[in-house]
Amino acid sequence: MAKVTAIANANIALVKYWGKRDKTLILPQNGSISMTCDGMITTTTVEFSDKYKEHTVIINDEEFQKDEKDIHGHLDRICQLAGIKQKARVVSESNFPVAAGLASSASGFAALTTAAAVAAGLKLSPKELSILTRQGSGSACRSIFGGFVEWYQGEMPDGLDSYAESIVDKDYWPDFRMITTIVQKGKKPVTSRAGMAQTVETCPYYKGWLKTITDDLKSIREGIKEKNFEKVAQAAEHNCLKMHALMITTKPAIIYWIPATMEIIQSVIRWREEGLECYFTIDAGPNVKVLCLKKDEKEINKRLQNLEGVTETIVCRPGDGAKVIDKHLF
Ligand code: 2P0
Repeated sequence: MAKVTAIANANIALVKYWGKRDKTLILPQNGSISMTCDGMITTTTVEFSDKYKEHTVIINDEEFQKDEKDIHGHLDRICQLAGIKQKARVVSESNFPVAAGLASSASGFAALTTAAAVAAGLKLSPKELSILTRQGSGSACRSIFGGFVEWYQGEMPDGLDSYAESIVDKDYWPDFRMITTIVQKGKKPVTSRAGMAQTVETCPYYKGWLKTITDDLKSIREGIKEKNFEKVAQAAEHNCLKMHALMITTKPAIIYWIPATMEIIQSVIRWREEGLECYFTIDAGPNVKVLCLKKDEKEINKRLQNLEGVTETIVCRPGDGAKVIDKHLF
């Protein structure tokens, strides 16, 4: 069987996914919208062979130890779907810090599923690939597509209506920028999977959050189509703050922010008051992503790099969806 390699970009949500209604199939409590970020890439090579006695997964030169993200289980799911008995060797590399709220699991599972599905001989439509990817990690189903992407909540118990789709492709709004600031590279204190389960169970405001999602999705979907930066960025910032309000009021509290996170938030608000168009969004970690347009990118990036707590910035435009490439990692 052939060796197959795929690349996938990370994605950053503008309307966040935080909570499951089905933990086995990974079905979300709410729909979400993201931008696929060019330049935050995971490359993954997969080979199924009789010579392998079990699945082996190497991520950034280290053998993956089984954790809540069940990569081995995901490979078994793909084998079962393809009707093959071989085991896989998987080698994966990301060009940005993993497990620090930088959506490494999204690009990771998107690249893995794309490569493994082809290597296993499956012929899937993009929608089917998105559904399969979702069962590995929810947010990853959005990284199958490029540009701005919506993941539908769906209603069916089997999850066949919960998949992602492009709203517009990466060339529709090439001036949109997402600047990721890195303030801490270490692993986060609470994983997204454990954190969101705790929130659904214990946060008194969870139902209130869900009631606001339809409006947020509408504003951002429309704002993207209209290329209305303020409409998109304002709604995204507010949605992110609502999600962090849920996290903070979960029992026990999930607080991802560190002082440098606050330094960036307050700087962005101050620069905005001075007339520079910028907004922020934050995921399950301390690193802040700053939303702006091409015309302000250089100035904002310079200012971010001058902040004490910022060690690195990564400037992203809307990027491509997952795809198969010819260059293998082994
Ligand atoms: C998102 N996050 O929409 C949100 C915002 C983090 C904060 O999706 O359990 O790694 O594998 O489905 O997708 C992170 O959660 O969780 C996430 P699983 P996932 O991007």
